[in-house]
Amino acid sequence: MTILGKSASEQAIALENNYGAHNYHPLPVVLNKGEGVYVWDVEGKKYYDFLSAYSAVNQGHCHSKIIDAMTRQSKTLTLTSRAFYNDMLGKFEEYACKYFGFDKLLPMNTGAEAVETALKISRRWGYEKKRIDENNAEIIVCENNFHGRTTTIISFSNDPEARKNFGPYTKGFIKVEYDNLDALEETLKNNKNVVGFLVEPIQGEAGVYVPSDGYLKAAKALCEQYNVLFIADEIQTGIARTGKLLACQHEDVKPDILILGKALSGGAYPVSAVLSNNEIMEVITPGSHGSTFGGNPIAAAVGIAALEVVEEENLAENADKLGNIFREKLNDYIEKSNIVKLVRGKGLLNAIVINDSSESDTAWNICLALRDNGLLAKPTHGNIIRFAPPLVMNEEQLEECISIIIKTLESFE
Ligand code: IF1
Repeated sequence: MTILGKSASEQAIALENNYGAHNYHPLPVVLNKGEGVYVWDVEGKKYYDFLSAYSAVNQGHCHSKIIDAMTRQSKTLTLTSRAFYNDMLGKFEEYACKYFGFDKLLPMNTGAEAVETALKISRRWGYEKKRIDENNAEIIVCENNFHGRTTTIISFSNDPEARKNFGPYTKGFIKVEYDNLDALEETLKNNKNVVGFLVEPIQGEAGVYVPSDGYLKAAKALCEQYNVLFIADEIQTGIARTGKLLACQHEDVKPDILILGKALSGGAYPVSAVLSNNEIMEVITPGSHGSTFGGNPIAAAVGIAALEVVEEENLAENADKLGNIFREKLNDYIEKSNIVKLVRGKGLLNAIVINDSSESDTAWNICLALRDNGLLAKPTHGNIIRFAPPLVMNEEQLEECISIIIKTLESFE
């Protein structure tokens, strides 16, 4: 249906351009329905979703179990604030603590809030347990990190777009090269006030950088040696995305602090959490941290359902199996390709690097062509395209997606 010669998509885009802040540059497609691995646009065209809302929809769009839990709870009790108890939060905390193997959980809403919470816990642990001088705590972070968009988090980002003109910046962070153990050890040796090492087990936004085998395990050992908290940001890599429940599990690493978000709710509702053990979490005392919506009954009901789905549908095993098929088939193609340099990733968190400059718009144009061919993906930086479908995808659907991707890439050769 068109108004003034504009399609429904064009109308929706114009509306957003006119009334919405321009903090994104979305691919020009307007979606109005999602189910499993599929999404539909307002003209009724069907697509495979190969982004999964940046790994928030691991369980597939509108999973019935999660939606039923959310609907049921939202008709019963939506929000009490933490001024009072509610009958759902304790159940979620117990379920998630046992699910991931920790003593305590602090519930928040967005990933960035959970990262901020982990930073505050680490600093207070440093002052009260490690006896660092007040206001001198340092936290080591990695070059090219992405941990969210708050002022403190962008203070330790090196992405100019994410931090330009947002100063003054929060102090107390030291950057080291990702996947470089010597740099990490040197920094730990020369900085006695370090309280934590915040790391993505795979750097998602940076372009799906998988560290060398053994990096996480060795980094954790260094943290133990220097009495520093190993803080794993598994907001994007967690919840079965990389073929294990947590990406740290590929190296049998148990973080001191685990940060979760995104697919902790299956993409149905903002749910994030910080998990740790008593001797760390006990630095958080009444009135020292909180949030209006953190730990609300809907989030609790949705969180339990979302985690049940991961287990009941064996999503980690499926992600591992399909991820191997995906990289194998893409590598076969890459052997004879001039425009794709490589494919990398773990489980169903993958990316291809286009053989063009990071300033070129080739990756963007490939994503536009993928859209026309019925598959939605988006470049991360410049010449890197991330591929992250819902983990409920079956082998037949994956094969169809691989042929769409290869057919599209061939049209650019
Ligand atoms: C955007 C990126 C992905 C995350 C990790 C914390 C957060 C994220 C490892 C913060 C969020 C989202 C944010 C969204 C795009 C997307 C993203 F491109 F920004 F970097 F996935 F790679 N830690 N990532 O990936 O969680 O506060 O957003 O709930 O800001 O553009 P949030």
